Amino acid sequence: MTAREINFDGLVGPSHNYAGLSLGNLASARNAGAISYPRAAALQGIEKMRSNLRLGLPQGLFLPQWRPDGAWLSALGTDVGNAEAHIRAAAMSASSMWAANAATVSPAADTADGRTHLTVANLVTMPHRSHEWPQTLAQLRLAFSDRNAFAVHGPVPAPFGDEGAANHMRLCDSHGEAGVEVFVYGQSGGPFPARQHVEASKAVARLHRLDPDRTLFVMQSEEAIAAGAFHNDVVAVANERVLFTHEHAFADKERFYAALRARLPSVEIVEVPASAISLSDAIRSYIFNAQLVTLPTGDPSNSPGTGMALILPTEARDMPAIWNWLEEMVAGNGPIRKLVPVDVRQSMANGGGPACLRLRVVADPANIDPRFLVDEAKLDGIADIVRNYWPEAIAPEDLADTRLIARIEQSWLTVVDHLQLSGDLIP
Ligand code: SUG
Repeated sequence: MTAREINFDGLVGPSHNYAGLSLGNLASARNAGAISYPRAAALQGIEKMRSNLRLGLPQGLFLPQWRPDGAWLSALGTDVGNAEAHIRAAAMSASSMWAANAATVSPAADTADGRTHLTVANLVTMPHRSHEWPQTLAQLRLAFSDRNAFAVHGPVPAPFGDEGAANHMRLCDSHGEAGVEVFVYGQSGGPFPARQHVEASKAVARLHRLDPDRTLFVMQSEEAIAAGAFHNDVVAVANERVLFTHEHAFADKERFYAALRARLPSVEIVEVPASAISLSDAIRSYIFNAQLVTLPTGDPSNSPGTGMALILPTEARDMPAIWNWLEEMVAGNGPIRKLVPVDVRQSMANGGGPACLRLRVVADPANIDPRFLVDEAKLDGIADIVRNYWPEAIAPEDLADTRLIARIEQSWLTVVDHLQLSGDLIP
């Protein structure tokens, strides 16, 4: 069995819009009411996937969700025509594009039964995300249906908020080996909600049958949440033995680092001091919401020992002080050797960077339903559908327009049919 890390990106859905729905997510608030460009947004995401394929990385895909979510509206006693504007916007949200919030994943090497465990995130804190999990779960159950290799769990019950892999890091010597799983939670009290509850993290760790001695529960600093780090992956990212983090990401970093070093002596902590990059610049540039990936040594364009690459939003490149710091870092002797900027501006304007857009699964690709894996040819076909069907632009007042809604539904049906998933996913 050859376990590899596969990034599953959420394809940006045809209803992508800026409704300012996420309190504590500064970009979402800043862009509330702006005109969105769903077609451009989806094409940007597809280009990011292509860029990762060209680095020699395997790539997976999750489909957008059926919108408007009529089942959710009906449970609320309304429908898209009659709902109040904020409820309609919540029912139309394309927020499932941020696949880092789809689930928490524990690879087979960490679990007692030797299967890869996935728990769908309940996302209960934000109304527009609280109704994502049933359709996400349906896709997880299809993609990871091989019961010898995977265990897929339903959501942790409310009121314990769970936002999935965005608050989970795994450190290990190599992806296929046993690792230390780190669950980062928040505590309410500041101006913004803490979206990951410690009881949810503990439940996921138990469900995944992790070794308690190799599982850490670490509190996010209140300062980070107040500065706009509504998920830990806005201020820290880990890959194999490397933790790339802002100095102020955690409430008690010394204790966390010591616990990590005791369990994984090879760990390398690349900490960015606030004197070099302030929390607020880190959040504005999203340098930590990067995909930190190990470049495959077998790839001809990556010479052996090339190390790791950081796939960052172009916003980071556009802030000279940040980019200079990063360039100095990669020129040094550290583990991160390459910077790959990607343009995901449409997603960024809602607070979703390159890392938010993907869910990492360490598994043997042969055990995964191939309909959820992509290569460039498959992406070409999806991009054609996006160009032909996805709405070009959506203004907030358009969300009630029946022609727009019909178009969104047609876009979804077409792509789901193209990927031969209509028999399984049509509600
Ligand atoms: O949950 N934005 C998302 C962004 C999620 C980013 N994911 C990670 N950090 N992993 C959120 O806040 C904005 C939607 C709107 O305002 O229309 C939104 O849901």
